[in-house]
Amino acid sequence: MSNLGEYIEKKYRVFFRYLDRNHDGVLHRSDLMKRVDTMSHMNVANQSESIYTRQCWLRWCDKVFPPKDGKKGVTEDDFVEKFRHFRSTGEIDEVNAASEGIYNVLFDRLDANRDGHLSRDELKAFYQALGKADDTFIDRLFRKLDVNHDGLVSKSELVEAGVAFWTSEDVNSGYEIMYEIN
Ligand SMILES: [Ca+2]
Ligand SMILES: [Ca+2]
Repeated sequence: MSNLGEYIEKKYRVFFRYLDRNHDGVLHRSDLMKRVDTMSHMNVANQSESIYTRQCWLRWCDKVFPPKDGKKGVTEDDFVEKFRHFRSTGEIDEVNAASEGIYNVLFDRLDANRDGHLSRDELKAFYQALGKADDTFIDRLFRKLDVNHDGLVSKSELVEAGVAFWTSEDVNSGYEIMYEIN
């Protein structure tokens, strides 16, 4: 218990609920694969971008939702327990590196016009696809991500926010907003 701060645990739970779109409290690898398939076709110019996107996601999924979990699936408590385990074994570094890889490639998939920045509309399109697109939420999230207030989200702003979501123990960080979409 001691190696998982309350705030980090809260964020893991927030993220689990974000993934659990049908709210049945259980996630299966197949649920994740549906998302991976969607993401790996979003705004790709060619097959190699699609394959690369998929690889980035699979690196994380293979650690957190390995095929051996099979039909049983993963509950919210199991999910938290996995991260507790990763932190106790040091595997958390590998998991966090995989997360960072995902945010890098996520940025590329969201940057529909490929200008190297995310506009509010590009961000909104992503959350719209997840069923959450109310303007108040998008405005709050965009303000959080746009650290230098230039009206755009850069790759480093997105990646740093994503990394902070998984690693920051600062209870005032506010990064849980990224997945509070239910
Ligand atoms: Ca853009
Ligand atoms: Ca910015």
